[in-house]
Amino acid sequence: TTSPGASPERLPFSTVTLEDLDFFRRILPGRTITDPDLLESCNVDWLKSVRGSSEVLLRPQTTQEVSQILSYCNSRNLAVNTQGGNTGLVGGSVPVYDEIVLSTALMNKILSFDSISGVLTCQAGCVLEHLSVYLEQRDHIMPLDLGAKGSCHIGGNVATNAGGLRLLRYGSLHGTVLGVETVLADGQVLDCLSTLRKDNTGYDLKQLFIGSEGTLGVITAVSVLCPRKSKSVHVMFLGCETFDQLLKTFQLCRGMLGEILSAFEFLDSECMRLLNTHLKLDNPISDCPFYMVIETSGSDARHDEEKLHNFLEEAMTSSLVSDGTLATEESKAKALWSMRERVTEALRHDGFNYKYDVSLPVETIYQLVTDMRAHLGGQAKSVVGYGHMGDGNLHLNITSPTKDAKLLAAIEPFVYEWTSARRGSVSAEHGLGLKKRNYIYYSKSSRAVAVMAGIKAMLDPRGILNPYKTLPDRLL
Ligand code: FAD
Ligand code: 2HG
Ligand code: ZN
Repeated sequence: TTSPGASPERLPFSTVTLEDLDFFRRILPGRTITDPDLLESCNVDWLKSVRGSSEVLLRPQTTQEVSQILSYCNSRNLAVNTQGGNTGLVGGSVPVYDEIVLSTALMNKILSFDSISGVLTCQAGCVLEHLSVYLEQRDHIMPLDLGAKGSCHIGGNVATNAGGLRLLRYGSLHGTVLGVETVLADGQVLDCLSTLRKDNTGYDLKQLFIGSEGTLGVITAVSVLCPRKSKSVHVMFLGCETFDQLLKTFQLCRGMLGEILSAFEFLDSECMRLLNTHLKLDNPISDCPFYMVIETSGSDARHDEEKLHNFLEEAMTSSLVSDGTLATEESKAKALWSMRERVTEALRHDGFNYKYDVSLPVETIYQLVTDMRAHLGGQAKSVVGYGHMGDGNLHLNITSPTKDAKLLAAIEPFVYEWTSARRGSVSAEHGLGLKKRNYIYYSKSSRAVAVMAGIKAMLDPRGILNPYKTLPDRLL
């Protein structure tokens, strides 16, 4: 038997011929890339842990071009790997073998913005941060934000159903994405690019593509409901002694900050050590076992400040919080946010990364870190816990100086069994991609997986779209 993390066998797709290249060059002149130096970066993922060997990178600009590409690839039985900003963390964004890479990088046009409804419609390759800047100039914000904002594409965000730092306030993309335009495997354009808040005419097909990781279609455009920019934003960086205090502070926040609470994130002291060591970021407060980044967003600074003042007084007098700092000025707020946003980057400097992204009942999330440390007993270089506390989403990360099979065997399946025993999800927000495809059964029944496989077979009968990803190698 092969291990669940092992590479799958190459499926019998065609290989790209000179005639194929001629066709691509005709429809995408100057945008059919075969130069190995240029292909290098799209064959390797952000973590540098997965490497494909694609020899062709296609850079379409329009939905019509994507349609032509897929129609051709489907008829020729050529496999295709859609790629956005290549910031995915589960090996889904790069080819496994010689799949053609279809990049959305040149599909970066904003199509419309309606300032009355707040609906933004844009092509899939728009970089999240560019959209944020565009909207801020129009008094709005994107309903999602993540550490990878400078590189990730909105199409990639939708394809992974990315969560991020604002989900607590604005909910998931299943709620904020109002429309999706997709090109199906055979090249047909499925136009579900609605901008309506409400539309119950039949099945909500766009939902299928949100979180489908490029396995059901290529997302070419999306419309997103964007909130108004808050007039008053405050960021606090607080420290506490125990996870129980962290939980209590979260409850206090929910009670006392209520509708203005817009983020509640946490990191442990091991994350802080990595930020200090690898990124030279200094702790803005005194050393504590746990830290939290709490953001409030409201429309009236005086009202928010009064609430914050009362909250801080209560948190300090009841000894929940041992130290803290508050930022209203944008540059200081950004600096405090980077203590949370840049943990992933700090980890990448620490060695080989083993990443786990689980959701659990919030009161149990840190127990996994503690149990893992005890279970590994010093075999790992670092074992750190951080994440989206408000969403019950823990990022457990473990590092070793180099890839270590013995350590991996100690971590898995322990981590998955631990999570499954508590009915948690083994992938809260990063998806399954290549790396986690075979762990799906820890969180989904065999019946549910069989239905997924049926949907895949209906929409992509030849299986050309992002093969080896998301669905397991074998159905149970
Ligand atoms: P890629 O990495 O290029 O692709 C990801 C997947 O989507 C692949 O399976 C790909 O085939 C598919 N895909 C991409 N574009 C399309 C398209 N147009 N149509 C169909 N399929 C497509 N994730 C979170 O959920 N929350 C976070 O807070 C978060 N923070 C991060 C911080 C850092 C520093 C990094 C490196 C990553 C983080 N991620 C986070 C992970 C990641 O999922 C997101 O960065 C992002 O959503 C991926 O977008 P992308 O454009 O880079 O997609
Ligand atoms: C975050 O919340 C991201 O920072 C990345 O989802 C988490 O690297 C990770 O484990
Ligand atoms: Zn996250």
